[in-house]
Amino acid sequence: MNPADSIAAVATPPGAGGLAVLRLSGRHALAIADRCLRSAGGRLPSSWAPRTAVFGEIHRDDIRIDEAVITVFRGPKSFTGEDTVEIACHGGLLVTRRAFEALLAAGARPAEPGEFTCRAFLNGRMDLAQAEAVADLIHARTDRALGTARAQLAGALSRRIEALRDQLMAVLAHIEAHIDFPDEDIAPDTTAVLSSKLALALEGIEGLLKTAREGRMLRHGVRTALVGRPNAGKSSLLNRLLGHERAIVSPVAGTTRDTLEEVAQVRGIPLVLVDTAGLRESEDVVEREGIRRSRAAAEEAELILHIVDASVPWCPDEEALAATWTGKARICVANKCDLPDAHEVPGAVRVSCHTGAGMDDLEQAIEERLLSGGIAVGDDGVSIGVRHQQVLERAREAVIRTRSGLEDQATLELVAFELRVALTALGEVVGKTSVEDLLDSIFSQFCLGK
Ligand SMILES: Nc1nc2c(ncn2[C@@H]2O[C@H](COP(=O)(O)OP(=O)(O)OP(=O)(O)O)[C@@H](O)[C@H]2O)c(=O)[nH]1
Ligand SMILES: [Mg+2]
Repeated sequence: MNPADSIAAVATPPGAGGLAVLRLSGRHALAIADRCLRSAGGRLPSSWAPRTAVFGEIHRDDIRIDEAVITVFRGPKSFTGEDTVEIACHGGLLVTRRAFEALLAAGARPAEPGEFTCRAFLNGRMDLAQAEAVADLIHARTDRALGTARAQLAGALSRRIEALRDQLMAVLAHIEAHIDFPDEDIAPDTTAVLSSKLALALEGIEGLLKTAREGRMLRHGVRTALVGRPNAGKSSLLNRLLGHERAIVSPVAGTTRDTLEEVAQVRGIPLVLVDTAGLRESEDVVEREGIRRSRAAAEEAELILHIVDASVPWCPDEEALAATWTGKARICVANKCDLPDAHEVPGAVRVSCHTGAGMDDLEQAIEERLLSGGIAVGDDGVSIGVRHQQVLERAREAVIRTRSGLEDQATLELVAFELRVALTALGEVVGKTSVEDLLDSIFSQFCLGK
């Protein structure tokens, strides 16, 4: 990623649509734009007022490719912080490609995935946590996920990290002062004050770490296997949770053979639902393979919905099934409670996939099980991602070592060293310490044109 290059990309997804948006950014963006864009009146982009939409055209060698609405942003007042041009043309596959080629012919190079956001970060338009939130926002599948992404983009996580850094920095300053004047020992009451400051910071870090579980669920979804005996209503439940008839439902036991995956929203949590073949002894080779896959799906799942047909007598096999997944989050669902001979199933949530009865209770049970004990997003909407979790764990350990070093009267150099480790780790969340190596791994997960 050479920051001296000017980069271009089609920022909208490929395919036919009403509009496509192309983006051009870099030191020479305006010179490049002058070679392939002009207003309807023939004026060149470098002479246009910034942040004003201009009707004009894209051309290559004076041959018009398409008409377009074009906006020029002059750095640093742009998304990337550099001179940027946004071109909205017709959304055809070929016309977009020709327009993109015109930008390249005029001197731009194709952007790498995430490169626009990377430049926004490098140019100080946003910190690293905010840049990552751009990707979260784009990939959010539920309103809850969108909410945390928006909070993070607005700087909620960054503010918490900055506050923690300030707290630790104040302690470090104090300790360093004593290192500079070694004749004075740290007074015992000062040690107590510093130690309680460290304890406070530790609480803050742990508060953030508690949101990691929800952060992971919101970003990656929760793999949820629908398992049970044939005909229990697994496919019916999948359809209910999705809100449309995705899987085949029939009175024939053994309808579902292959596993089937769909994403559903439950209380704002994306569930990756896996419908499976009913579990029973079978001589049929295809069904047996289906059953093998069901078991594998249950193994991989984080949450198991064990569906029981409440209208048929309780079968000892169900006990055996339930016992298989004791180590996992599991919810027993007693289905077909609309039928007159439906019996009670101890510990199960009663539902009817036919009438929709009990679905609220089931959603509630799922939410409670997943968020176990109401560990929810922070008040400010923050829920951290996996990378944040890793560096924050490092920070936590270093603060713990700092604290015990201070209390055990270890040499102050050592205490200061540990504190610096913690500060560096915190800095990594927002990208304030050596980050070059982090960049590639973060921005390569972006899509083109972002
Ligand atoms: N009365 C009643 N019938 C239901 C309910 N849910 C499902 N059924 C019926 O039960 C039968 C089996 O439903 P499926 O959803 O195909 O069951 P399954 O567990 O996916 O079955 P397999 O794929 O064969 O393992 C169908 O005839 C459904 O219409 C319910 O809540 N009430
Ligand atoms: Mg089925």
